[in-house]
Amino acid sequence: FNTNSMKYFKLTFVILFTASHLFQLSYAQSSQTSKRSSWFRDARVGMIVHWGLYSIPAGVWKGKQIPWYGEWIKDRASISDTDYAKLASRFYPEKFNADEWIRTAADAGMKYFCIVTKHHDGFCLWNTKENNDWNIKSATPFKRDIVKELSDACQQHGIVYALYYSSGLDWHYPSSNWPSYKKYYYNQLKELLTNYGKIGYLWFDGEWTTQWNAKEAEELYNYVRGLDPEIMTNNPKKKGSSAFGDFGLDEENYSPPASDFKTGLWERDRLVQYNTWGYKSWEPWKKSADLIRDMIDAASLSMNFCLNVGPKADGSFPPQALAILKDFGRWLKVNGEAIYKTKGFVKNISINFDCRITQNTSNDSVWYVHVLKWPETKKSIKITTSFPITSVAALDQSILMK
Ligand code: FHN
Repeated sequence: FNTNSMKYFKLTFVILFTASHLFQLSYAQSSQTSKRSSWFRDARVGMIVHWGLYSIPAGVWKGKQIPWYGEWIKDRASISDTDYAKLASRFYPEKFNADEWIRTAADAGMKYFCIVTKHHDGFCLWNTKENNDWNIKSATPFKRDIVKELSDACQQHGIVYALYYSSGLDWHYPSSNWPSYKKYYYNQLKELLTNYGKIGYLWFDGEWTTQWNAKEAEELYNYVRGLDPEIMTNNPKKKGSSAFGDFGLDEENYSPPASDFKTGLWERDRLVQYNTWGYKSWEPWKKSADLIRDMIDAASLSMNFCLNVGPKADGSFPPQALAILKDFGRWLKVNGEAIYKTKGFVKNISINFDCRITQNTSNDSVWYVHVLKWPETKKSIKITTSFPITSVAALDQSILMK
């Protein structure tokens, strides 16, 4: 991608008395300032992986391309339980290497890594004691505990480990008997929070189902905080809101109104392929530059950016995903200072073309101007501020500054 279209300035200015009110704009809520969430606010960039039995058909069933999310193929192609269960005996990802996955994420500039431990198909990527027919150890020839191997690799590479768990929707476990399912999923969460090292956050899903309600969500939140008082979770009542739990999700295809981002903590989640989280063999891929612009926009709104990748059934990352991750790594290596440990919603500065602004969290006098599209006709950009700028520098030293 063309790095020239995204140039950078670092502005340093003297704080005037007029500046003091600026810094009270964000972080009104206590969850936004707590020590518990500091890793999340500093990290700004993470990655989530959707990978499981659905990665085998990869969006094709009985020769037909099945529309919508690849991880929904059981539902979308009306696959019977018996046929879907047969996928487990074929799940042998000989190329899976946890260390390689996490090294790739770290090289891409990701500060945290989230694995889908159990999606809506109910299949568990860890050796759960709560079922003996529907987990990696009992039902596949592979037998290795993926959740454990990734936990070790994250520790090794200094990456915060996070877990996705479909709490509200499980096609395998008979959720018609909710009290029994509840016992099952509570026990599973206990396993995940006690046997896999430090977990940064839990991402709950499936809250739109009829069995789910506010009481269930509150109980769940208290339960997991009881197991680990330091853990963060997304909002288990409603994903696209930050009104409860620790953060809301600006999930691709389900974006809340932009005005909502002004309060609470947020994570923006974007897909490397269109319309799928799990790998699909035929779905087109996005452009790195567009995803990087999305990340910049998120940072300018004080939001984290989490990139979703769907590995292939053999355990390898598709080459197109690797290329995107490489571009993120290359870009963040030069410009990461303007993303990590920054905050957004910067005011009192106006610029005469398309850009986003972030501010250094530990030094309010440093602001970053992200030029999303360099003006082709204009040779210079005009920045107007209500305070004097003492110095201007480009993070990318290859850009000539006059
Ligand atoms: O149905 C899921 C989807 O497959 C994916 O896991 C995303 C991630 O948040 N959540 C649901 C859709 O909101």
